[in-house]
Amino acid sequence: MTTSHFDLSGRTALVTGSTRGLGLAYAEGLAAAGARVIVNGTTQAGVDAALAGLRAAGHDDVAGLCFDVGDPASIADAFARLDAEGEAVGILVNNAGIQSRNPMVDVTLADWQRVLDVNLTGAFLVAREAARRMIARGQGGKVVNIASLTSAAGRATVAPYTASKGALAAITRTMAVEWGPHGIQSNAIGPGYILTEMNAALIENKEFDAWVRASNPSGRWGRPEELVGTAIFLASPASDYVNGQTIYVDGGWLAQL
Ligand code: GCO
Repeated sequence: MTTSHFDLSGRTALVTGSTRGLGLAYAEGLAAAGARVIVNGTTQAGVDAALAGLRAAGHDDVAGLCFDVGDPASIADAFARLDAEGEAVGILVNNAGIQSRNPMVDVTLADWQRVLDVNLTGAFLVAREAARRMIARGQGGKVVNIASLTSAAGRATVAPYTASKGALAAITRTMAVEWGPHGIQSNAIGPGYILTEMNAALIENKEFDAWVRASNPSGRWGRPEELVGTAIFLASPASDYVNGQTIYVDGGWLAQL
């Protein structure tokens, strides 16, 4: 195998929720691998700041698309804009996600729905729009869904998130089955505990931090850039016969009893 298997030149990647955190790391990694990258966030200011950072890092083939994956009308409008601009998304990274922590007995219906709307329904709707166009173009494509350790294991206080991520790993398999015949591979990444803004409250919590370090075979939190290689792999020809999988990038956590 040569590095050309991982070359994304000539492909356009849309990364949802990519103005910061893991999404921005994926955007930068895919750009470094040669892709044209479309950055997404819910505010134009956030998108512009991410684009400025990417350009400053030497990535010129980048564009921004402001929309809210939690709002179906906003998704429809975004794809209409992509169509009008002749953008052909061949790689979709469904990364946008939110968290809400509460014991399950205290979870409100509104919290539950908000998390599922963004993390699951949003991922479905964006993938549906992207896949319809990939199928019509007949040139295959790649869908990379960002799942979680909670796709495979339970943790107290994150029931809505767990429901969304378990279902996201499940529909990754459905995507693989339905879209595989069209040359589209759909896979997921299950990040372990990573040093991101979403986890700030956990990182700052001494007890939680100690638990992460003690219970992970790697003895530490992961860094956003440690997810990037797997994202490039799943977006590239190197993974053309990998379909429907969730690859956990967790320092070995799930391997341990
Ligand atoms: C939590 C975190 C999760 C994890 C991640 C693990 O409260 O458990 O916020 O989101 O960081 O998803 O895979």
